[in-house]
Amino acid sequence: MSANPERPLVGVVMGSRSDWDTMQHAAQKLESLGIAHEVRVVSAHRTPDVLFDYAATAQSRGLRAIIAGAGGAAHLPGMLAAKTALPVLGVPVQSKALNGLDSLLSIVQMPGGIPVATFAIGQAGATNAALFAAAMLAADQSAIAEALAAFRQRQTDDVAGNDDPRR
Ligand code: RP5
Repeated sequence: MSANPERPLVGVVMGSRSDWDTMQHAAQKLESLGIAHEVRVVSAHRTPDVLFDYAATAQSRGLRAIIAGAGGAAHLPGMLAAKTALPVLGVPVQSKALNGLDSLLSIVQMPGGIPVATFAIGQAGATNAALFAAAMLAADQSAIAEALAAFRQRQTDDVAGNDDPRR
């Protein structure tokens, strides 16, 4: 999926198809901001060679950031970060056994030297990872800066226009 399939700027990857329920919120947000992106299932433990190849070629293919979601022993974002100099934005998927606390700790507790920007567990994290990627791209892409500013203004207006919770 891509707003501009010719040259994706952001890669949205996840460890399993089962992560799509969460990660679709990152893709939808990128789409709504007009940010060209691609979506792939890349498993750190089931398809490690695909993971290495994806990370090794991401920058030369024109990607500017990778949003990576995984659950449980969630080593996908950290392994991607180990193989690319691109910013990696990690989204902890809410696991069944431990409600995503395992995913969060796996992603956030990177040893010093290989950073992964880590977001909230679940949908909020996926949405915010996309908004964060947009904020990074906005520095040199005026259309994205305008789309991001417009989204934030709509959000502000929505709250201001509905400030009585009884209505
Ligand atoms: C992780 O294991 C995936 O990111 C997913 O969140 C979790 C469970 O995967 P499935 O068993 O549903 O494929 O690798």
